[in-house]
Amino acid sequence: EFQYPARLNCAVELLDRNIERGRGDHPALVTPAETLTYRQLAERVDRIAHVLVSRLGMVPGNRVLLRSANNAWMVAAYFAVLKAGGVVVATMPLLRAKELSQVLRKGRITHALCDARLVEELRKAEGPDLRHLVTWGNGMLEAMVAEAPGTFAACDTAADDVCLIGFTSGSTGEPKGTLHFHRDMLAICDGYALQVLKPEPSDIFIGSPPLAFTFGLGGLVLFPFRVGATAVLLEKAPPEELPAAIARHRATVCFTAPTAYRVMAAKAGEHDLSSLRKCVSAGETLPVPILEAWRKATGLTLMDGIGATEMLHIFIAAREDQIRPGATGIPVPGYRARVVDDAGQEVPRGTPGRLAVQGPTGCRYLDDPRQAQYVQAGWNITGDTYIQDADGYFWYQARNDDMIVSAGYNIAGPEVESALLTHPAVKECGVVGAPDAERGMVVRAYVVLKDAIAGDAMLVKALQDHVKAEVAPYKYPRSVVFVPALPRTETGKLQRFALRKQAES
Ligand code: 3SK
Repeated sequence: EFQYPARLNCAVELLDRNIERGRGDHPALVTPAETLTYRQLAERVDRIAHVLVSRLGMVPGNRVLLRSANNAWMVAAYFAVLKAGGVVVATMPLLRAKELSQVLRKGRITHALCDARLVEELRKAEGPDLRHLVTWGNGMLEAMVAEAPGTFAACDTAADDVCLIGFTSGSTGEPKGTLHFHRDMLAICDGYALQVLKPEPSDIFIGSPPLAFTFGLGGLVLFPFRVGATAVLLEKAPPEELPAAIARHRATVCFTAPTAYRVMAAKAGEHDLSSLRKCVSAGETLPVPILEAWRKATGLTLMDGIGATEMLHIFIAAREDQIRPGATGIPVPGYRARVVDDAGQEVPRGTPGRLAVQGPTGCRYLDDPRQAQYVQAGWNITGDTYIQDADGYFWYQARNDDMIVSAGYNIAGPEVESALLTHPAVKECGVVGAPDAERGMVVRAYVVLKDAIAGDAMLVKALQDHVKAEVAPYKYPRSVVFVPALPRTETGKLQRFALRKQAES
């Protein structure tokens, strides 16, 4: 579908080309701390690339962990690694030492660049291959950058050299690394962005997903950069505050999750959102009432989409002129999708089954035997149940694993269970999603306490705090129910479906 030269460095194509195209003095990034033109950003990128290579001994193929909220240093570090031929491993700012250790170990991370405000957990993490940890925001990287030359010759990478490992939390809580090539970074721009979203160089992008989530990377950096547009990056973008930021920056394109649009719709009357022209909703399924509320509040139709870290970005989407409320949409140009049974055979239209997808980007797991399970005959088998209708539109039905999608976060129930089980009062527990009007789902823990311990509000709080300290705080159980026993099979396996049913009632 998309033809790229055999040798290609995506940092050059996505950033430096803007200067050649005369966009050098156009703002690339606007943050509360600074505004950088494409030229200024490219210079910072080149200086960091020099630091990585000349001071820190990074060689092509080394994996570099990045840890930061959405800001200009994060973007500059990202592009510096790519330009120097390294492999970016971006991590969510909320990850704790235990989760960071898994990434450091599995990703064989040799270098880490981190916002000084977030370094504490990273210092506590164990990385057997980690040789250098450099921070910014406390003058350390800044001092190195000040001494480095302002231009850097890009590493001559192949189009299918790995440039990014996106970690996804698997249903067991053991993260899977998904590998992406330099050409993939362009393919998501030339497919979804240019052919579905259709941005203009004058656009101003804004939104909330972290850059460590490839939804945010594409929507807030790669897509605007592909056309020389501007991205507004906010370190904290709670949905209550996003409308004011949209109005302040006169933003035109917004990327966020459906739950955020629900909150924003209620606030829309308080702010001037007339600058918006395109709003993308993804990360979880879009309920029709939110589509309608946003339309009523702004006159705009949300562009729904489903993506996956495995596929890098959105592969089924609703174009503005082909929206069917309730349907996710049709395959993005370059992708094919179908609904299959457990044997991988396509099922008749109207029949539920597993969603399978194929396209220019695809699922290649880092050193993971689950590859054979999730990629069959060239098709990526997703974890979602879908129906394809007679006209080819795809309709989401359910998630077919134990992941809980809460306010756009994917949370593995078993991981929360493991964290709870380390609390001295907990005998056993089962964690599932409970429907919630605001967050779509909330994490609910059914907890059996050790003998002679009584459950009360104080213990609920203690268990919640315990989970927050063990794993990323957004995974904590917002709902805790004390029960005398858990439903189990004869062989002792926890029956999560029975708990889910209980949570729904
Ligand atoms: O739908 C998602 O969850 C997703 C995941 C990765 C990249 C993009 C998207 C929309």
